[in-house]
Amino acid sequence: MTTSVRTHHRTCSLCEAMCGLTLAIEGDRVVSVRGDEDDPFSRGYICPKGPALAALHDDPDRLRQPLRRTSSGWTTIGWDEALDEAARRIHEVQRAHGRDALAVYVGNPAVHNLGSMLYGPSFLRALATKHRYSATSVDQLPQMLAAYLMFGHQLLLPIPDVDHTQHMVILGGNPLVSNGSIMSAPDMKRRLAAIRGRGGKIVVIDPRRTETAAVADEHVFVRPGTDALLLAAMVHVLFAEGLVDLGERAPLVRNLDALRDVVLPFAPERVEARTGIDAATIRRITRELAAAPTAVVYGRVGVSMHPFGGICHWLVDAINLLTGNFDRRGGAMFSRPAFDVVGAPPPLGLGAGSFGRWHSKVRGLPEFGGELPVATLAEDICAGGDPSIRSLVTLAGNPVLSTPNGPRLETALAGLEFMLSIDFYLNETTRHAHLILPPSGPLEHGHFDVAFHAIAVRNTVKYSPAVFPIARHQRHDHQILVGIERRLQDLRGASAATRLEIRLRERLGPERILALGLRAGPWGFGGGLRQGLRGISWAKLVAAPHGIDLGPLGPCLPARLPRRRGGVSPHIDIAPALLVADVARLRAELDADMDHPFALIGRRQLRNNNSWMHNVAKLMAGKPRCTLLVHPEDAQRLGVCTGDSVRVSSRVGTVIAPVEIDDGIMRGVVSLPHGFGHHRTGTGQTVASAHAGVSINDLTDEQRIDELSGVAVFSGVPVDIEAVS
Ligand SMILES: Nc1nc2c(c(=O)[nH]1)N[C@H]1C(S)=C(S)[C@@H](COP(=O)(O)OP(=O)(O)OC[C@H]3O[C@@H](n4cnc5c(=O)[nH]c(N)nc54)[C@H](O)[C@@H]3O)O[C@H]1N2
Ligand SMILES: Nc1nc2c(c(=O)[nH]1)N[C@H]1C(S)=C(S)[C@@H](COP(=O)(O)OP(=O)(O)OC[C@H]3O[C@@H](n4cnc5c(=O)[nH]c(N)nc54)[C@H](O)[C@@H]3O)O[C@H]1N2
Ligand code: SF4
Ligand SMILES: [Mo]
Repeated sequence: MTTSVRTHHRTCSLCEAMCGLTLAIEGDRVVSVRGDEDDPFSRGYICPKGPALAALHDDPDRLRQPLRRTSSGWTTIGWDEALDEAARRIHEVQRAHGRDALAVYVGNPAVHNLGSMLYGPSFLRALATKHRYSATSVDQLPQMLAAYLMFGHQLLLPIPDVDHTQHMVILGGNPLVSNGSIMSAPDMKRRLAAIRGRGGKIVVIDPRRTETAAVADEHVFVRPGTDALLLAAMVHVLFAEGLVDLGERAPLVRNLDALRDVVLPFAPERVEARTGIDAATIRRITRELAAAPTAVVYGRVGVSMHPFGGICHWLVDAINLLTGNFDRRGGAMFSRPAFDVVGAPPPLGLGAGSFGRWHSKVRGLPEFGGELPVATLAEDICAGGDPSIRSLVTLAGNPVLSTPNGPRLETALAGLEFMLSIDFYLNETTRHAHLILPPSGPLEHGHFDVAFHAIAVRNTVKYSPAVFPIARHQRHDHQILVGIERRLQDLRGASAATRLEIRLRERLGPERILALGLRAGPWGFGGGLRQGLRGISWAKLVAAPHGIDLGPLGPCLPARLPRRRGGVSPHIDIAPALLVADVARLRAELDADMDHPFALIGRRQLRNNNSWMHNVAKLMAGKPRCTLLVHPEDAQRLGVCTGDSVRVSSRVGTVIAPVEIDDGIMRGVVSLPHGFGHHRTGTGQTVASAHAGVSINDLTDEQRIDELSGVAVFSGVPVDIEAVS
């Protein structure tokens, strides 16, 4: 008997690129995964992680049923019992000690999951704790803060129009490996080659000559953590040399004089020593940018998890404005997504944002968008106080490996009264939980990129149905979230209206909510009656398994800017007071002492996905990748060769890692990838444990933050290095 082969088209949910996959399925097995040539966005491109979804699906280590920790180890329990217990434990701690006695951490994959995107916000609102944390504060927080302060909405993130620009400056991003971030763009190699093909230019500014730098026209080494000085000098040059031209967006821009005044001390000659970039190069780069017919500056994690992350992202946006490249073809533009997280009201969207409504209890770091910086989680747990954090919920996160000073956080986790993890792996973080609730895997639920369509370089829309149904003993993320929410509100004796609303949402499911959002969005009735009648509907989406192309990004200001508080009309603040005030800190940097031993930076690798996907044997095959890159001259000074072990020590810890000599890394800078460190005991990831590596976050320092935004600083952690004899 032969079983027939079915074909499924699906968007890969692992990174932001949203590649279309074509899967061949035989029975309950994936027999092949290829790039979908008919996907209008990715046109057949995939990276090696896409096909690994098949192995992830089959992974025997992937959890499928709830686990409860007992004195004799983990035991499997039923879902009703597990959800009851989760809600009861949350309720008990909050009733006895107040809502803030519970903390919650949400990790990156939650943003790639339709169910948790649509059901997470109400779950978090129900928990109602001020101790909310997420991967945002080890990622794009400063970028969102700049958007909030400049444009009035935390999610109004300008996207580089790579497909039309003639000149691109990339700082702190390596899209050839990361596949683009806050710039969803499958096949960046082709897109960057096209810029050069049409006579344009690409400049990469990075402490490492990256894979992206290798395909650029010019690479400029910058000392880690000094980009804000460079960007301030570029703004200085634009004003000093009369190169400012706001173009058509001029009437929307406020506070131009304040920006000109605040960068006066940052002449290129003043910043060359600190940045390591000579003044003539800074002037030339700036002039070329201003002279290009269209241009865009793009900054990502290397200038975000940075001591001046807020200032960096502000000045990136400011330069795009000052050179007339904002909201303009070939410049920095806003998307017009079919499901519009910016336009949507709170149950569906996230709201415009907020800053500093409360502060963390030890260092007094500010809330942003309802969250505190995760660099304070361990100290917030350990500080005690009233109320002290006694319980923690983690959703799709592995903060032990992904947040600064992981070991300190582990110590804090071990002291919790109750910890619940919603995750399908027993890993470095979830091993501390008392209860693990595993959701369905990526191929087992419908997929729609609520977040990434909104930050893509082209407007497209695509829905992928589940490839496999879940077994009776499995649950989806949204079912877990709303299941706990319902039980919690029942225990609290919530109003009949609240309980009815939850039951309705529980019954609707993510697809129906998505369908409503599409009808309300800018390609539905939100775009007017005529648009609504012929626009994107659920039926059209389902009938287009490869996705629907909605065309290139287009100018959309001022319509897309929100009204400001107090009825102030929509505008762009090019010099927000909070950011201007932070420049005092940057001025002190001009003459800061430079004698630290080595500066440690991270690096992404094509076959890693943060700390997970390390349990897929195919992705881990080959030479060990968790190596410390060292410049040849530094290696000579240290007396080490490739393959030798070195001891790397920071204020917070020490790791021993093998050296890889590489002339692409700047002198005085060393680099370790993040996401490794799988040697910890009590985890359930066989393959990952066999390729343990060391965790860079055993070295990163939770005390090093951007003092404005509270984001953790990974760009340039001071370390000492010595050979291990
Ligand atoms: N030093 C250093 N540290 C870094 C970075 C760096 O560059 N350098 N990068 C930072 C960045 S940008 C980020 S985004 C963070 C990531 O930080 P985290 O989000 O905390 O960590 P991940 O490694 O992505 O862990 C994801 C977890 O989600 C689980 N998971 C996967 N899919 C699902 C799902 O659909 N549902 C549920 N419930 N769980 C799921 C996985 O099993 C895994 O345990 O790390 C940050 N940490
Ligand atoms: N293969 C793979 N793809 C991924 C991920 C993954 O783990 N693996 N993670 C995903 C996630 S969660 C995210 S947020 C994105 C991130 O996407 P990217 O922002 O493109 O991430 P990186 O590749 O880490 O690039 C950061 C760059 O900043 C440089 N850098 C470090 N410090 C400094 C500095 O002080 N100044 C400057 N100018 N540069 C500096 C580093 O050398 C590196 O080249 O990638 C996503 N895609
Ligand atoms: S680039 Fe990203 S979306 Fe595309 S196949 Fe790789 S992991 Fe998946
Ligand atoms: Mo990230």
